[in-house]
Amino acid sequence: MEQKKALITGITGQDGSYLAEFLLEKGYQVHGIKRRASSFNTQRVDHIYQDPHVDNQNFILHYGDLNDSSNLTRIIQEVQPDEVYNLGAQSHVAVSFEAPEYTADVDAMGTLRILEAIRLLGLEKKTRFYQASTSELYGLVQETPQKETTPFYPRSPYAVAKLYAYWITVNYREAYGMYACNGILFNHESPRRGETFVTRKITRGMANIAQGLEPCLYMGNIDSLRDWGHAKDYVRMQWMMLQQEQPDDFVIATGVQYSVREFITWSAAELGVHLRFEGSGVDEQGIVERIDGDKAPALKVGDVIVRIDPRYFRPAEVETLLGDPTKAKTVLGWTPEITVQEMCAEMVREDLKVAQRHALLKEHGHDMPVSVEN
Ligand code: NDP
Ligand code: GDR
Repeated sequence: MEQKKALITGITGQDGSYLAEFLLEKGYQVHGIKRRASSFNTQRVDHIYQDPHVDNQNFILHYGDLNDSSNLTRIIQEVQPDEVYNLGAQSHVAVSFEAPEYTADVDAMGTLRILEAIRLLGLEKKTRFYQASTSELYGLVQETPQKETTPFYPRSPYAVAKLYAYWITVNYREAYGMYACNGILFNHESPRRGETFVTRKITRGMANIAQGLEPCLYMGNIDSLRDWGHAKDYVRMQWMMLQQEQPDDFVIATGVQYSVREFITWSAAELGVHLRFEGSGVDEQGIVERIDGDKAPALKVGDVIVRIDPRYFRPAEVETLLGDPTKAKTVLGWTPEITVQEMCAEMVREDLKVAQRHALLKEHGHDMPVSVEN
């Protein structure tokens, strides 16, 4: 059988890196689009990088950008992919309020550019297309739990752009008979999650605080409720969606919901720290109640390690999301394997290793800045 070729936009991101690993294991030739940057931006895929000077290369990166249709068309023409996974996006909801036009160009128009390239190149019967749709489409929720038939009500420039991308994918399927699918994915995380999304901000921040590298964590709306899964489980589902006889759209979620506050508490517990929250709204503080073990040497009982900073509140918030993955379970036989608590523990452990290395360097006079704007 001929080797299958996949093209992944957003290959340098969290999902792109897990999906590339997954497809390589399945025997695919994996092509990815990376953006030109002034510094290296391939850390998440460096471990699967293959030297272009050797034969039979199965992992190939192309420079490109979702805002450049000629570039996308050229890459698709060159690769002639069997499957395209459109994971590239300006994916941060809060940032989309600051860069709404750019977000629309990349997240909405970028999707159209790829679909049009596939069509204009005459590949609409060969190339299968996966669109990274999102639970943010439900925004101000109209029904709980949210399923494929729940009406959308986007609440950010990001979600509005993704709404266009969702419908243009459906439209190309209906208009041109393309095999095009939307995965409506609820939040999914991992140790590779971007540092400014809430879970990673918490696990990384907590590990740094425990090692004395940061004084406290500044958070936004910690009562926000999310349905969190593990990215590894979710990329498997992206591939499964493109292996069906007929294209369709699927909600991917765990069906369980927790608050940001709970995620903070689990992260602290993984570090042997017990937290109590005091105050309300902008006065809220997380105070250390008890410390067990030795993973948090820099902390003492009574320390304030979480504070609320209104700068992290959003102009319009998505307060609650809870998915119903019944269709994915019954039609595709998909079930998530990793629980959110296991995932949180894994993330804390990984971030703690890095924090411990930084603390050791600091102890020996090599101070390294650890904070990023988040
Ligand atoms: P990340 O933010 O980790 O990765 C986004 C990827 O898109 C990166 O590779 C990034 O490149 C790339 N990218 C950004 N802008 C452009 C551009 N203009 N042209 C080309 N590539 C670009 O996101 P995730 O991996 O978490 O998510 C993958 C997709 O799934 C995104 O579309 C996201 O919106 C969507 N999604 C994510 C969910 C989640 O919970 N993770 C849930 C539902 C949907 P660089 O590395 O250079 O920045
Ligand atoms: P989200 O993820 O907006 O759901 O989008 P994020 O982790 O950014 O926020 C989740 C919830 O936590 C609240 N929150 C904070 N968020 C951040 N980033 N930083 C904070 O300090 C903070 N404090 C509280 C937020 O207000 C929000 O309610 C993610 C992205 O991956 C999207 O690309 C994807 O489409 C959706 O998940 C599904």
